[in-house]
Amino acid sequence: MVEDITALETTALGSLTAAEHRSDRQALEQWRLTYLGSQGQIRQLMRCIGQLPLEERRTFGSAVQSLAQRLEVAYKASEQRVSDRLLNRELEAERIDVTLPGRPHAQGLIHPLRQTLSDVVRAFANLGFQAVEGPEVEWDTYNFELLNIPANHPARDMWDTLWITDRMLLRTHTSPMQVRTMRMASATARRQGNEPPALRIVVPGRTYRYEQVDATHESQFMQLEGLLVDHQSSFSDLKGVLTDVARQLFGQARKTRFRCDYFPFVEPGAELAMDCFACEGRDPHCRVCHGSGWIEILGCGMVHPKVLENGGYDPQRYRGFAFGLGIERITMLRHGIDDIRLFYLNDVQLWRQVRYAPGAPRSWNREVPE
Ligand code: FA5
Repeated sequence: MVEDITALETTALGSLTAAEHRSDRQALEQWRLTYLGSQGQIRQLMRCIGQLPLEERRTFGSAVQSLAQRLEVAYKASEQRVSDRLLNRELEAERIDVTLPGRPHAQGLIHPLRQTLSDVVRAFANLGFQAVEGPEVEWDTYNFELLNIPANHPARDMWDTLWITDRMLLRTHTSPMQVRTMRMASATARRQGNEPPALRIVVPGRTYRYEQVDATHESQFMQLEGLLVDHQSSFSDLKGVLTDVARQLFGQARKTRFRCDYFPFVEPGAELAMDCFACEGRDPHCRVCHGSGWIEILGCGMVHPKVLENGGYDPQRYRGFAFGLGIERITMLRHGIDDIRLFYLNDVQLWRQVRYAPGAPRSWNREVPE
């Protein structure tokens, strides 16, 4: 029986070495089950002890016991060596070169509309205009009535309005802030026993119209209102301010054109247009200027006496001018974009092209994220 034990040990250690040599985890497990498992060979030897004569049992039992211990120790050592070897192989294959430079993070850029808005606000700030904001949901009173557009007046048809209730609407332009600002300034001055102050403001913000969307019209777009009120402003001051800002934004090369226009809240009124960047007046079918060679960017004029009065300013003693320009239209001109709808598509490819266009701020010369 003791010879059987020695033979078993030799076979077991031989096959353990072979499994270890192949770094074969499955074979190692199989080996463990064969020799040390609950149905394994050591257990079978132990079960034989009861059948031996009494005097042999003790010797045989302790021989089996110590064989079990030796096999256990040998198995653990082999298992450890195989694990170490496999781990080393993995580390070897995954070697990381910590000296490689990292990949730069792609940075975004400010949306061209936002960029134009801040450039326009800055251009007016250079002339002393202060930026204020107003509500996008507006009362009929401020959007129309106090701007000299009474209920049922045909001039209301100039603005296709999105109504919220019969008296509340999404503002169709930023002009309501003319009266709001004048009222606030004149009321504060009156409370303090002073004259209403001179004003010089611009009002950037979103506006909404129930509009047929095409290459130059959106139903939601941005405007920038301007208002100057003092004792002696004139139409030539208005032209001077707008021409100066147009030159700050577009340089000397672009042409501007003032033409008479009608807005109920100014008298006289005008529109300012810039020459068409897409066809420069050469294409009678141009989808940007429709063959006219000009793109209207703003409406303007001298503040109507009734509007001054509604704002708490005496029209006998105060004069003012106002203007309202479209931020999308100006951005189209700056970057040669021929469809207003592109601004709201969120197409990164478009901004890659716009990035290096003439007029693009230097801060845009960065990576746009993939
Ligand atoms: C107005 O909204 C007047 N409140 C402007 C004004 C202010 C006149 C102060 C006099 C004094 P108008 O509807 O023309 O005017 O719009 C002004 C500008 O907004 C246009 O010149 C154009 O650049 C832009 N705009 C108008 N409608 C749209 C539209 N649907 N999509 C994009 N831009 C538009």
